[in-house]
Amino acid sequence: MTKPCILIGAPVQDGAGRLGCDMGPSAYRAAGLREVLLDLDIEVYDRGNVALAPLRPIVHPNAAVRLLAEYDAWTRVLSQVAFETGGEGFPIFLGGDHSLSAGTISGMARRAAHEGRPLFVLWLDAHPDFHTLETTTSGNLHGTPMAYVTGQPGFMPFLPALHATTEPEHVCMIGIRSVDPAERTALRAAGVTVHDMRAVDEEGLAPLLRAFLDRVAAVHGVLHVSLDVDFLDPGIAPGVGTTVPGGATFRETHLAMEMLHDSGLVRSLDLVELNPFLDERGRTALLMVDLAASLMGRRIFDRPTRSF
Ligand code: EXY
Ligand code: MN
Ligand code: MN
Ligand code: MN
Repeated sequence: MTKPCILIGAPVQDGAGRLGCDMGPSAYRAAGLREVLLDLDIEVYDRGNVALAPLRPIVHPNAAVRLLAEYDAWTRVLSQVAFETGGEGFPIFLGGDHSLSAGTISGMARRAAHEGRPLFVLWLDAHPDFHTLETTTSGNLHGTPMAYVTGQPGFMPFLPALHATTEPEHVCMIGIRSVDPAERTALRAAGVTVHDMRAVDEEGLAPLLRAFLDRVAAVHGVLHVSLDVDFLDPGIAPGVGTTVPGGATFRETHLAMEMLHDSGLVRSLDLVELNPFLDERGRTALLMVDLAASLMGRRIFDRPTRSF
């Protein structure tokens, strides 16, 4: 029996370089996320949108860093919401830019630790988002959440102290094809598993994902999935501000979702970086909803006929 799904709008856009991600939660609702889950006989509770916590004045010596006080405030509130809802059901966080994962993953790590189980993260993205506050040159903080949650240096005292760190060895990134030099160095040193698009092309997504799922299952871990729209090829998912050519196909991504469902290991999901202002008649929002349905158990055989 599937746990109830809890939809949480996270209208975060302070981490992105262009405006519009704050409309993401509305677009997922308009694209029928609740309804596709109900069709799967899943109980659904929509908690509405999370509001930003009060800002603390924070200044960082790296002058490039933008909107750090907002990042801190979103991280605090989303971490708490993730910890709480992770104990009640299956939270789906409707982004919002990827900086929101600093909150959702830190909260889910605390939830997993509370239950004495290790948290694993599957990061589906064109980018590793592994900058620290010192190494970012764009200053767009959606490029940093994975470094924060895995306890890379320099985030304290600027962001909330982590109740539980996500071990870098428990992170698997797939779809990567845009990495900055400082990120490359840090990823190697930390021991994160990175499967770039060449690995997907050459070896196929299924064996790469299966190997990771086997590792999670072997230690009775729980899995958080963070799906960035730019994981997908821009030809099928134009509604994102950071498109990178050569992304995952429709079937590769559905297959990943189907395998994740069948594994029974997934506990929570981020849908991030949708920018409805850049979308074409809602096609990216509809695709993301369709993918969420696959992750929650819709079989390809049962998929309704719909053109994108
Ligand atoms: N690495 C680049 C930067 O730090 O600005 C691009 C980051 C894009 C992040 C998108 C959300 O995945
Ligand atoms: Mn990202
Ligand atoms: Mn990305
Ligand atoms: Mn371990």
